Amino acid sequence: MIDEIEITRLIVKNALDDFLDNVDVDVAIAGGGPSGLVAARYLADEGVRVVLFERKLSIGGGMWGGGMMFPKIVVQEDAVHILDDFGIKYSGKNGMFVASSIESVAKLTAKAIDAGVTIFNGISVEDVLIRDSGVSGFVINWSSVEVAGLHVDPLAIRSRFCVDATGHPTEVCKIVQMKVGGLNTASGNIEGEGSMWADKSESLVVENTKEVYPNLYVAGMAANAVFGAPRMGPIFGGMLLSGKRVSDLILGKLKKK
Ligand code: 48H
Repeated sequence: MIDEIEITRLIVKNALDDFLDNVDVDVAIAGGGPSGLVAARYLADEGVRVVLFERKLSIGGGMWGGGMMFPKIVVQEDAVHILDDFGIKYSGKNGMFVASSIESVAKLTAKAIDAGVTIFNGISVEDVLIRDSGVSGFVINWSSVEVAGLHVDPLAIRSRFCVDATGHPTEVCKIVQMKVGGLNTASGNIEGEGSMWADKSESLVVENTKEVYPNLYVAGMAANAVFGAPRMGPIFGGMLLSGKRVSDLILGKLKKK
């Protein structure tokens, strides 16, 4: 017999167990776009405890839409090894390859989960914890609370390192700029993203992937927006490489500690 009350018990208990297992972790990532998913997977592959919060119900950020909603993405030669790592198919020549945006999101997500990443969807990062050592966690709330404009106090989770992978709006860095100040940029503030220049932008996004405030890293499109670099349009190699770079940087720090 199928008992609705047993269904309720199973869902609430398992969801709460997952939540409580993730209130004190090594790395917390805001944003489940390509850069956040790649970072999460490579960190978890090394046994790091990673939690990822995504505002929307769907994971994948701006990748689903490909270019102007044609569901394809372009990836340059340098980043093709990451497509291989995730088992994403592609075709192409002259150093430029094309993959399905839908397959890409599905496989980035599946591999991150298989590596041990816990993903919470429908949850937004709305603030950070600040301690003497720097950023030490996220303050989170249901996205539905945010959308409804309800006055509901959030909860907090602790993390040794945090990653802003929120894309164009650079949401976590914005919070730190507004409440604490002193970002590791030329002006100390978010410099803002520039107009499209894919060639320049794709290498800068990897360079700009770094610690932007103690224990807070910025990856993906947010890295270029924070450090004042151009956008790149629907070429995604830089996003993948940025995710890999932030995982390498954090792994280096975790090994030193
Ligand atoms: C929880 C949040 C919050 C929050 C936002 O935009 P994304 O896909 O980010 P990236 O950097 O991995 O990839 C960027 C790429 O998609 C892109 O936009 C490119 C290449 N643009 C080039 C161009 O020229 O336009 O994903 C960010 C994710 C989204 O899913 C948001 O919903 C989520 O972060 N998010 N999640 N808490 N406060 N803010």
